[in-house]
Amino acid sequence: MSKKSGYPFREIEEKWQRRWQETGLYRTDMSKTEKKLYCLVMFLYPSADKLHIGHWYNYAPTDSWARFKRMQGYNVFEPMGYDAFGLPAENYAIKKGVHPAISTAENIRYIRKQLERLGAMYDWDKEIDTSSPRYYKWTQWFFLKLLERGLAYRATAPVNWCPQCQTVLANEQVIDGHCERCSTEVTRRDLEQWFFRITDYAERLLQGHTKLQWPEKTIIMQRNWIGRSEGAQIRFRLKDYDDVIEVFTTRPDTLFGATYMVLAPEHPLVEKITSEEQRSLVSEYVEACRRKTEIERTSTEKEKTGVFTGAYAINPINGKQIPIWIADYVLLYYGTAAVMAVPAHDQRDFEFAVKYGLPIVGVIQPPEGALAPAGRAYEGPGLLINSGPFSGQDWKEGGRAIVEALKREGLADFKVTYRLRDWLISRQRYWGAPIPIVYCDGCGIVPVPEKDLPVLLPPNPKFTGRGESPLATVPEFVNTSCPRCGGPARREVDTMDTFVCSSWYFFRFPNPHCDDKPFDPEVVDKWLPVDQYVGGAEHAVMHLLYARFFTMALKDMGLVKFDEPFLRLVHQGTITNRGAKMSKSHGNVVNPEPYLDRYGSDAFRMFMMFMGDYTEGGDWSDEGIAGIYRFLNRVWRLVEAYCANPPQGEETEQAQEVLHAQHRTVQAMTRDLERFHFNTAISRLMEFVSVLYDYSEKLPVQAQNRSVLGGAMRTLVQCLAPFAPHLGEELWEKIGGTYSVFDSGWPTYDEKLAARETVTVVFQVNGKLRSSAVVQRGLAQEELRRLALQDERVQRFVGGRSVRRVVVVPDRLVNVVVG
Ligand code: ANZ
Ligand code: ZN
Repeated sequence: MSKKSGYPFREIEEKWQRRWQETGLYRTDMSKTEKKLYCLVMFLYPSADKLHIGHWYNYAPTDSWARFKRMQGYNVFEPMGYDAFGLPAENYAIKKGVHPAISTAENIRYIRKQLERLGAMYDWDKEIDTSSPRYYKWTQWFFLKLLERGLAYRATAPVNWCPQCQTVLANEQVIDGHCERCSTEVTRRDLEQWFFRITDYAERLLQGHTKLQWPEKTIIMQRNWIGRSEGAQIRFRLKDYDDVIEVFTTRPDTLFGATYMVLAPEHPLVEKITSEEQRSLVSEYVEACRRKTEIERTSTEKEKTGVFTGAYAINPINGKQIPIWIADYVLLYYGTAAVMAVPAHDQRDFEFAVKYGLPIVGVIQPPEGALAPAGRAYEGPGLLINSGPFSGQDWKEGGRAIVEALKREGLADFKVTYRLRDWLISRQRYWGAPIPIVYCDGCGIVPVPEKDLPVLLPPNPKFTGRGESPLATVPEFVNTSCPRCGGPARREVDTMDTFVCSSWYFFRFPNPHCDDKPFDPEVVDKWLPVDQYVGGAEHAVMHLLYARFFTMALKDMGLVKFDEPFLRLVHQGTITNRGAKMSKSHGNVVNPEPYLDRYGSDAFRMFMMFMGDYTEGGDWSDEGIAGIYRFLNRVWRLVEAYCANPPQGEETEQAQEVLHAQHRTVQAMTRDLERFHFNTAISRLMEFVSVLYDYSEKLPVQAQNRSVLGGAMRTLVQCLAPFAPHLGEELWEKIGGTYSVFDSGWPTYDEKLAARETVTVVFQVNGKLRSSAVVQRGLAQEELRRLALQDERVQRFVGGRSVRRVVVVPDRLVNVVVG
């Protein structure tokens, strides 16, 4: 091997991939659960884009971490699978006429090959594919279980509707309010849909955070998403009607300042209470709102708009009549879809009141020194004023007193509200798990019995991109008989959100061949929760919240014993390209293949880890990959030279330096790898290699210490192996290690040797200074004694006389007494 051509990574990588496969090195022994470690990356969406740099950035460093853990003696389980259902495959079918099952299988075949090049420790016996009936049978089974417990229900809800395509659009198919396919303006339409009652778990989802070692910002995002608010629900009677309108407020202390009320335009009472004079204005406004997205509606920048209904409510605390308006800043799905407006103390209400000339009554006196801002609402704390018997009380205590007083009359309750909404799981799509429900004229909604699962997707629907759901176009699928009465019935034609598939896949991985249940409780008990989960921060709320909800529900069903699925979580950073996230539509996807061909998989993965902080990511640049490649070549040559010409010398000061470097390196790398700090770990390794180069290149072989350098080489190869697994195995074999380096253990270190503190110890002969040596502080007396006696100058002064005594003062001196 000449220096110029570089090390033969092609042969090496192929060789070890073959060997790993032949020997089943990565087949995890699931029965061995002592020191088990379940390391999971968010599984793959098998799109036609194939694997790009972003995937590698998720998988390769995580695999290096898992290898490090394996070397530390953990029984590591690292699986891989496919989140194979979803809209893109279906859109491809609509465009190209290729059935999603075919395009998906093709993509998986290709991706599987790419994954093998990654050289990861995936246990391929445990591969799963959520679109296979063997898997989705159980996705359907979970639906039935949730239904049994009242956690799945059917209700009407608005969807995005394209009047041109006559079809429902997912949020990501709506571009600026228009259909992504035909550019027609999208409207909202009410449809009967299935929901999972995740809101029942809102409090537990919040409480559970204390058990998790997750990035703080992810926990905060979940907390905000769940959006817990403490306040009160207050009932307002209506003038001229028997109905009551309830509002949710976080500021019951401001009730005396509620000078009007605002309902969401979709509030069920709007129709009924609108007066004749206001009717046409109200209808027009409601119609306009239906076309707006929620983001548009709640934007704080946008000017507030609204319409008076002509009706009045009665403020329960002072009996005053207040006008009822509708406005789109009040949301249908939060609180009670109605607010008591307090313009003096709420900025939105303030702007609205100014615009429409509604009364503004201040009821909170800011504390002394804090002035109520001019031309704005005062939203801070203070004492109640203009509040009848409650005036003079502090806001918190005053608010409580007002609620207590109304509570006695049945007009208020303390209330906690969550922003979290139930999870809408129906998709009017083909490529998903069919919802196992049958509609019978006689019996109503009838669940498909467990024994009839899976409800298979019919193979040949019409992919027109129009209409409600492709399954509705297959009469053999739709028309069935009622499992309860045997009469004619229709099947549900919606399929489930793919987030349902990914809410339980981690239970399936350890036992994917289980066919009589979704998972074997005994196996899951031993292997879960997942010890380390790694995936993109974009999943902070949806996937990570849904999976937690599923796990809690499963626990309540007695199916598992824990309620948190992922104990430790790391988000890899995002690799952007020219500032934008890599995606086909941006045209900036970087394909790893050319790099793999040129530098090999080891160099490529190591480079990804060296680019910067793993959790930060950054903009892609291949500058530096050649440097990593050169580094691997350097290591290759170092080990080769060592093998060709083993050292023969004895212990010297320089050998001590090598020892320091070794222990220091292992100590730092262990600490860095533990925390996914790959880049700094690699820097340490580079420093170590420099020390070894200096030692073995500058000294003649006769002067290099055999055992020190041998130990250092073993350590070097072991430290390199998690980052460059193929090269690691190859070098390990070269230096005579037994297969596999990944079972050889992670090198240990000695704190003292690592501390790199040295002292100069003087050597005396009969009390006279004759020589000295730089040694590790705290070096054992035996060791010092040996060093002194072997010292050339000391030996010269001893000159053959017999040694009577050796006095050792640790870290200071050794006195050889001869007589
Ligand atoms: C009266 C009031 C006076 C309010 C005041 C605030 C300040 P958070 O903290 O986000 O929970 N609200 C209630 N339901 C609403 C809905 N469906 N759409 C829009 N706004 C709604 O906010 C709670 C406050 O948001 C509630 O307290 C209510 O306004 C408003 F000085 O009631 B407040
Ligand atoms: Zn029936």
